[in-house]
Amino acid sequence: MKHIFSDTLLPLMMVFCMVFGVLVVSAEEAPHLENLALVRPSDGGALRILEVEGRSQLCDSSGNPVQLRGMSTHGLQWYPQILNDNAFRALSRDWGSNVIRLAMYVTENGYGVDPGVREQVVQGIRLAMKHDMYVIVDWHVLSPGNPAASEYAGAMDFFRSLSREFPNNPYILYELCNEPNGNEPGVSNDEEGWETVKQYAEPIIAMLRAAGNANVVIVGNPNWSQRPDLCAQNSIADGNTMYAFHFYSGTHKENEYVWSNVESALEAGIALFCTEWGTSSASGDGGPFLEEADPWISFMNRNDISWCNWSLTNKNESSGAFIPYKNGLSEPTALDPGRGNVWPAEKLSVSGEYVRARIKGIPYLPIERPEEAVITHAEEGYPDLPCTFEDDTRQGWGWFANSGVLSRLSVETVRGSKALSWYAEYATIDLQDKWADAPRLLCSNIGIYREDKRYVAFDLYLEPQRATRGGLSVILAMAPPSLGYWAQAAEPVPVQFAGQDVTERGADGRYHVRAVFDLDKLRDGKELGPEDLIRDLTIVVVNNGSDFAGRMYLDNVELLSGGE
Ligand code: IDC
Repeated sequence: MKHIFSDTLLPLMMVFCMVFGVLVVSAEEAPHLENLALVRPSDGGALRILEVEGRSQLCDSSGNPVQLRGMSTHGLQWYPQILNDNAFRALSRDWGSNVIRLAMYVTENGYGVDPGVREQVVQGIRLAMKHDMYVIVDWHVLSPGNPAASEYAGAMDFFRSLSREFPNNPYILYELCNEPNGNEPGVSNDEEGWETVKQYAEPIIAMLRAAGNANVVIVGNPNWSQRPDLCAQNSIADGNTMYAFHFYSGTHKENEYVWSNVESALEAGIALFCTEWGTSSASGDGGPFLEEADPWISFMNRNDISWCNWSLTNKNESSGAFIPYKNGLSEPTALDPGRGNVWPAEKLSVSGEYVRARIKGIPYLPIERPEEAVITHAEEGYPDLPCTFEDDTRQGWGWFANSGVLSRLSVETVRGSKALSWYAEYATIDLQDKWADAPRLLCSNIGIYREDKRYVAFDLYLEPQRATRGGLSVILAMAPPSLGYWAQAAEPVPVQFAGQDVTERGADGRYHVRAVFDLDKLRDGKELGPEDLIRDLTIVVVNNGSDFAGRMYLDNVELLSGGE
């Protein structure tokens, strides 16, 4: 059958299509589509690095060059729901991935705070093995930027214990430090910075090898893994070590800085692995920039460079592969597609749909998507305290770009006073990331100092169409440059619709809370001094087991002193 098809039918069909103008072959250039019939662990076995035409190249156990292509998870502490049999089957079979990267954050409530995240890594490894994919265990160094910082002190023990649980396992690649960078305590973007990373990595590699683990190891490098060229000048004396590079196509373009660093590392002959790239800007959002991603894909395919795309999440950021929750616009795609199912294209984001095609090596022929309605908000106005909204503007308040709620912001009268108002509703499925479906308001560059003040306070009114259970939590955050652009009030302010301590409801049917946040009580032991610029105010109204749907009103945002 195959024989007849290719020799007789196919040419005939092509003539037919050409004559009748049917498009069978996409106009896309070949390198994006290059399908090397990605080698599976069951065929490729243990990976190793060999010299091929003067360059170090990832090869399978028979010595043939291999390319791995697949996805990276988002932070496993936030999106562990991707660790399920159906998802891994879909990624392996429907997406054609032969690798998956498990991003294990250490800070940001990751492994350092909750060592239980290790179990998720183990689960991810087992699922990858079951579905015949190689698997990268990523020790996700991000902030602080020095892998030798105290926050990451558990690295050696982590890799030791994992490699004991999976001794010399041919499926596993170890990525020792996602992205060293300059965030304090950080590493400099130069030879010295790389030397610090190298000295962190070498003992771990030595430990692995001494215990008989020949696994491929991947090492990040300065400036968010954009300097593999530094590694080339001073490489690690280990035959199975590769070097990472990362790019985000909205920020890092063809022939620019990262690209030329990669080229020079490649020319110097070291083995490279793009363990993380995104179609967005470096923030993880914006775009997606698909046309800018294409030259990178061609370049990597041409050079047999393996890659993983960021990331498997339904968070509302454009690099995420799945449709996010957007109040009134879209329901989030479940990270478990269901038994034996695949995610249909409309459940994938634009980025997800594009990357799936690039992993498979098939033409990217995007589906049509509904156009998003343009929302006109009340006039922006100027950020200044107090925010009373009596001038009919938003006084600088707007939605944070990936807020779960992006509905119209208007100025409405509530109890005789003007207030900023919006409609909000929460996702019907439980989202691990409680901020993902929450309204998240931002007033940037409000430019205030704390001086002798003790509290940030405001009024919040809630007008429910529905609120029969649970409650909400009101959160305040600021962006003081002196505190790393983030300082969050330690205590959220609760609103309760049912159960104990139900919030009192006014005669007009609205709930009212006077939210007061103590600036002397910040999370992570941060301290805000009188001369510290606060810069931005952020208010997030997080769901706490409620079914709330309705309007919210914000009024009288101000700084108060201790006695008030
Ligand atoms: C981003 C996530 C975002 C999260 C942020 C902070 O997309 O949701 O809030 O981290 O943890 C990287 C990092 C990767 C970043 C990603 C996008 O390795 O952790 O994820 N990025 O900013 N390097 C360059 C970009």
